[in-house]
Amino acid sequence: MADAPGAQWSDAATVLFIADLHLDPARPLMIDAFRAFCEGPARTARAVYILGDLFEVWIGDDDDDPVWDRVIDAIGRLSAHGVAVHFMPGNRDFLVGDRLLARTGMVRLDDIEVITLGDRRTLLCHGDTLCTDDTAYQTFRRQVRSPDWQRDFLARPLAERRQIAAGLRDDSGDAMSGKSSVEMDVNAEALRAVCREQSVERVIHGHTHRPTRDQWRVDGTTVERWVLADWFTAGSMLRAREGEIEAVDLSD
Ligand code: LP5
Ligand code: MN
Repeated sequence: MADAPGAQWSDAATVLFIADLHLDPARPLMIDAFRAFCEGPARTARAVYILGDLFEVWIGDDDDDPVWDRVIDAIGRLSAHGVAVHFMPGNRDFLVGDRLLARTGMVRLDDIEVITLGDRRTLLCHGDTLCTDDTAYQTFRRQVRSPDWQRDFLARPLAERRQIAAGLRDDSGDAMSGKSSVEMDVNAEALRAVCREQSVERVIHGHTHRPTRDQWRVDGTTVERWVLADWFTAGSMLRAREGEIEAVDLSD
C-alpha cells in the first residue's frame, strides 16, 4: 500500500528518485534496464518517486502495445513487494490515467509535491514548469493540459492519437532547434519563487537532462538543487539515505 503524498521519510528510510526514462517500444534495452531497476535497487527502498517522462509518449491508458505489459508488470510487482511507487506526470506522459495507476499500484502526485527527507523540506517537480523563459512551450503546455483538449484527444482512435503525437514530436523538435540553451533551462527567479512559496531547503527535478547538484541562495536560506539524469545511455537514480542524497549510475 503506497504512502500518502506529502510523506515524511525518516533518516533510516531509503528513498529513490528517477525521471526522464523516456521508455519507448523502439528501445527495448532501456525497458530491460527499467525492469532490472524494479527487481533490484528499487526493492531496497521504502519509496520510489518517478518524476515525469517515464514514457517517451503516453497516448492513453488504452494503448494496446504489448511492450507496455512488461513495464506495467514490473511496477505492479514492485508495488506488491511493499514499495510505495509515486508517479508525477512529465511533459510526455501527462495523459497517464487512473487505469494505469490501478494496474501498477502507482500513486499520482501533483505537479508540485513537498516531502520531508530526514529533516529537510524537499520540493519535487518534473522541471518543465520552471522553464518560464520558454514561452512557446508554456503556451503549448497550457493547451494540452486543458481537460477539454484531453477529452477530445482521448476520444480519438489510437492510430490517430499515435499520428498526432508523432506530429507534435516533429513540431517540438523544429521549435527547439530555434531556441537557445538558456531559454530551455530553468529560470532562476522561477526556481527561487517556488522555493520561497513552499519554504523548502532542497529541490529535486528532471526534464532538462542536465544532471547536476548545485546551491541557490533564496533570501537567507541555502537551497540545494539536484537535477536528475535521463536514461538515454544508461539508467541512473538519486538515492536518499540518512537525509543525504547521492547520484547513482545504474550501469556500474
Ligand atoms: O520533450 P522535449 O524535452 O523534447 O521537449 C520539451 C518541449 N516539447 C514538448 C512537446 C513534446 O515533446 C511532444 C510530445 C508530447 C506527447 C504528449 C502526449 C500525447 C499527445 C498529447 C498531445 C498534446 O513538451 C519543448 C521544450 C523543451 O521540452 C525544453 O523545455 O522547448 O517545447 C516545445 O518544443 C513546444 C513548442 O515550442 C511549441 C509547440 C509546437 C507544436 C504546436 C502544435 C500545437 C497543437 C496544440 C494542440 C492543442
Ligand atoms: Mn520532460
